[in-house]
Amino acid sequence: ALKYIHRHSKRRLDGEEDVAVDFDNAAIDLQPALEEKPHVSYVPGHNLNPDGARRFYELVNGRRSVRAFNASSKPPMHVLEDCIRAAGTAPSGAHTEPWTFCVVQDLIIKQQVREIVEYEEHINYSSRMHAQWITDLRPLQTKPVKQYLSDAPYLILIFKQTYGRTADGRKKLHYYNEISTSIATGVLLCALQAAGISSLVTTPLNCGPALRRLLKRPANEKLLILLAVGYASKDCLVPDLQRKGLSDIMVRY
Ligand code: IYR
Repeated sequence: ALKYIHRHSKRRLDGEEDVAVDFDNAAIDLQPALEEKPHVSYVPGHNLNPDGARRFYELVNGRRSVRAFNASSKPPMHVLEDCIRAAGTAPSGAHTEPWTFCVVQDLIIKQQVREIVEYEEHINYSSRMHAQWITDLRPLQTKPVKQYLSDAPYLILIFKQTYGRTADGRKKLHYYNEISTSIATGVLLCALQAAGISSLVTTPLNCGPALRRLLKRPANEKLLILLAVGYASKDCLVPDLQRKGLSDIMVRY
């Protein structure tokens, strides 16, 4: 069968290898990812909340990455569900919604996640990460031992779905699945902050396959981000970070 090679450029935007999609080009039965329906009218409701941006800025400016969680106080699951509903409103390539949010509260599974991550992190810190990387992390006081992975009442393992399936079992291309899932994660972080819930973003180097197997996720799902989620412990310390000012991050033309 002819292979349709999905190759737009030498380096794909999602940093993955070029993939040969198993479509027979001659017999391909082209169907859009979305149902073709008439468009509906949309009223964005601008100016409904003129100070919304300032309030949103103040909300997210209060967010800090937290590595010390209160292990005995758990945000309600329905609040987490609303945060994930919010994440699921993110825009995605061809509206494929290529994400899976795995919420772990079971202590045994959290401990298994911690074991997998700590095993790899010991190797990461001792040999995979170069000296400059280790030096750059020193102000954050991170280390391979990660108490927060078992203390945090929830871990959210966020998988990008590298492809999907249609109702009749055909392979569905998930365009820009990494970017889409990253945007959804950003929305999730903001929603958690709005709910007064702290979080830590981690990208566990080399842990993806083992964590995917632990949670029995299918082969099309690749771990993108692991979040520790919960209330910050009372004695939680964070680095004394400053943010770049507007003129450092915004350029006007
Ligand atoms: N993943 C490791 C190391 C780490 C890397 C970066 I870049 C950070 O901003 C923070 C930590 C860890 O979680 O310790």
